[in-house]
Amino acid sequence: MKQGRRSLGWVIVLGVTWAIWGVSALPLWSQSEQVIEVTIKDFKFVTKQGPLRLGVPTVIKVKNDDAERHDFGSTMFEGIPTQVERDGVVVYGRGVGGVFLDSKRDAVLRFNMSRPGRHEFRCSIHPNMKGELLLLSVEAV
Ligand SMILES: [Cu+2]
Repeated sequence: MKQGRRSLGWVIVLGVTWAIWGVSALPLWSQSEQVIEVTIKDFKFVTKQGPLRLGVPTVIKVKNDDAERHDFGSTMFEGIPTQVERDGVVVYGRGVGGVFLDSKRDAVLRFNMSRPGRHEFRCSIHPNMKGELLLLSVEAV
């Protein structure tokens, strides 16, 4: 009997923690996000992006249009809290290296752009597959 009560307590604690987290995280992701679309096709990264700003919630949508498995990896996520959404599962992490994408799969990466400069991304399976994003150090309005 005692054990049952204890586990119920844990469920409640977890529920409250998630609720607080959800509320505090909301403003971060509901602000205007900047979207980068990356399509992998014919062993190439095809990038579609507008001007990127620093300190703005950023969404990278990666889609693998090839029949091969690919990887979207970058050092731009190093030390930055990143949310990865893939196959309906959302994972949060710091120091996410990238995502593996099977044929015709996609993934969404969310993070806050904080470092200016050129950010390379690559496929670790095919070392000659490379792409880059240019981040200007323009202050967010
Ligand atoms: Cu590849």
